[in-house]
Amino acid sequence: MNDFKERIAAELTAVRGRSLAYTDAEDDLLVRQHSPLMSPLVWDLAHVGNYEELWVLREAGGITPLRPEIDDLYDAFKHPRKNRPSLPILGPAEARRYIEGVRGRVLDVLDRLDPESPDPLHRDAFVFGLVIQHEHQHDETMLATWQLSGTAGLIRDGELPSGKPYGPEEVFVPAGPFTMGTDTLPWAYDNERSAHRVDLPAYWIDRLPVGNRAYADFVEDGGYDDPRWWNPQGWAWRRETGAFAPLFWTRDGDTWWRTRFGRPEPVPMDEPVQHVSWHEADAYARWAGKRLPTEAEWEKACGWNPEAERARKYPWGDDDPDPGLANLGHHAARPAPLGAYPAGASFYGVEQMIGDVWEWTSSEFLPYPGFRSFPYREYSEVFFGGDYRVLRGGSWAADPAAVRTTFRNWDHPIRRQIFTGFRCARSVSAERPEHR
Ligand code: AVJ
Ligand code: FE
Repeated sequence: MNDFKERIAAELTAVRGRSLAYTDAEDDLLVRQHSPLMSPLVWDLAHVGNYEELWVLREAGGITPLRPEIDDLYDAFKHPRKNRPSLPILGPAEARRYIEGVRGRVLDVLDRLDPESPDPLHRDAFVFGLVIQHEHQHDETMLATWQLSGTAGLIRDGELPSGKPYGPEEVFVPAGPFTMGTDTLPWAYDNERSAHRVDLPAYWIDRLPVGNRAYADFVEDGGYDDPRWWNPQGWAWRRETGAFAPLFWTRDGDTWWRTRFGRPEPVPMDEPVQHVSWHEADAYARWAGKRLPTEAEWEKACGWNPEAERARKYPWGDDDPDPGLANLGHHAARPAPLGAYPAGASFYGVEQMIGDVWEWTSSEFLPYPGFRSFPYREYSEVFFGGDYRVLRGGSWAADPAAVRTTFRNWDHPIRRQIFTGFRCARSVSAERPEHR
């Protein structure tokens, strides 16, 4: 195999190592449903193998189905997450055997692959990018399941750079057009295409994500009891759920605590806030006299280089992420302190856009002009126009393979079990209230 294929084989091995690490547990933990929002971990495990079978073996490789009778069980559209535990899904040992059997044949398809083929699944090994990213996305979902289960085990204490939060609170982005989305990144999803010009008025955007200290100020200022800050659906959500702080926070006297992978610890006030819903982010922003950025504002601040008139793949340029630039890949099982990555700043000087926490934007999930579904409608298209808001940038739990300036994630505005935070933006004309 040549270098390109060797790299793909290494990525396949790496992502599988990750999935196996997250399912290296007693069977009971793997088959149980820890939250109606999540699948049993063993469902995710066999699902990534089934997806690999469908796309690499059958569609790209023309190989006869190995286990067509299980396709239905692992079709996310046939069975909502809350029903998955009652399905006759494969048990842990059988699931491991199944995905290993698929993987052996996947390497044969890779060996035979012609990355210059006109077939869009083959060209630039797109289908391998598809399954690698898909498995990493499910791995992040599995981490969220672990966190919800309260089970100790997946804490990793990799060292993170210390924070240097000093600097301007906001960064100014001048008016003007930029190029949003991509035509050139070979492994981009259909929803990131096509590249198109977007002309934005000038705006301010926070240099850093909103931190736990600032968020606790909002809570302690009575933010959760004041309907002025909440949109109507958000206020209804807040009343129905009794939410009083980010998910996993508790109060003991004057101290905020959180439980991280089963381990209680005082909330680290210098970290970006995580586990907040879109409604909480939206309410905080209003309290702060700001608003959430649109996804266009987020993407321009992240990737646009107005001097070169081109978009960067990452804020710092086109070089791959490394531990001095961004916190990705479950290195430490937490966001890095605010200001930890000055070298990862964007052209405009915005920091920590990639990694740490997914960032809510004000935008609904919609197609770009000229959108064409590829390779299947159920990845993006069926979600367009639904009750979703776009998230950008990736979290500490995201892998570099599934993160870039143009990458779009989405979820319901009430969701907060994923690793979500936010930063604020402000229109140039906006005035700030007294309490800020
Ligand atoms: C893009 C994260 C919303 O997990 O539902 C996984 C990704 N699509 N399998 C999800 C996905 C198919 C998707 N998100
Ligand atoms: Fe999936």
